[in-house]
Amino acid sequence: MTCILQLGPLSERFNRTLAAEHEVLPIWQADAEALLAEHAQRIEVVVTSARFGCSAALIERLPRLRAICSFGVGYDPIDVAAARTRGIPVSNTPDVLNDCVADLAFGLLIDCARQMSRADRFVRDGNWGRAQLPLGHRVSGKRLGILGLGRIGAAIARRSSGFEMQVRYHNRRPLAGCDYAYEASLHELARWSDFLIVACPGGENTRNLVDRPVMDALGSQGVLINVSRGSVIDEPALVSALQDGRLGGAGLDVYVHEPQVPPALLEMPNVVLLPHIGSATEETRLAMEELLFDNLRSFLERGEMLTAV
Ligand code: 8YV
Repeated sequence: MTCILQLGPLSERFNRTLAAEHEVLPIWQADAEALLAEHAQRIEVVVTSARFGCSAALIERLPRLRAICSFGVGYDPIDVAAARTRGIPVSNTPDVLNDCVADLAFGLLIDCARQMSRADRFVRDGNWGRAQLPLGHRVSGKRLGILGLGRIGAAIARRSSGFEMQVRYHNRRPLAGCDYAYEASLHELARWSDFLIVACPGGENTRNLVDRPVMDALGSQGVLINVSRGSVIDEPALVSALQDGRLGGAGLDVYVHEPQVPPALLEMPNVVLLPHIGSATEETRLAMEELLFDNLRSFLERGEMLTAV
């Protein structure tokens, strides 16, 4: 039995299966300090998620740590550099969530343009027949900018073809053999776009990439969608762009300090707010759990991660 430190709860099913196969130390159920004082020397694997992360300080405290297995594609809160210096591989769960995150990004886009959440509130509040809902905006045929044409960004781009949208993207470098037009400047991409979807990884390299000038370039008719990480957007600048009407609307699944949402956004009818549910479907969460287990088993049996970061 491998001694595993689990940094936060995943599904009941996951927690049960992990505990049936290994000796699991659930740190959130214990006094963390006391648990580490007693067991740090024995822990061989850390199981975590994009939500719970894994710090350099924790890695340092675990002398026998051999692997970190994470639930989720993003690994920005895991100190991968600290793990690398010790030769500790880190696995994530890429690809299996591409479709669901892309579906949600498109759902947010349509909701923002056609005001579906707002219209739903309008009906529930008994306003139909009494008040007038303002007109929304057409989705089909519009210009879609994608920040981060990776695996999720590409799935978003594919969905847009049914809406006959034009697509351009911004990455650090153009992708070889890619049919979509590359825009070297994010600012120019925003200026061109009706909708700008953020789908790049989080972390230091992309922090506040979408800043005030980018939002101003997207403009008073433009809509910003974020299914990546809150950190990619300068959040206070987003709030003031929306307050001033310099940005047309926003659809957000992620925030800088989750689960906190900037209070000003709660009052805005042109903003759709979701509680970080990009991958939150039965099918995808099951696939993510299975991929974590596959990584763990492959590492323990053959010393190889299947999807190492
Ligand atoms: C999950 C995510 O909600 O994959 C990611 O990077 O942010 C989401 O899929 C997260 O991993 C759950 O902790």
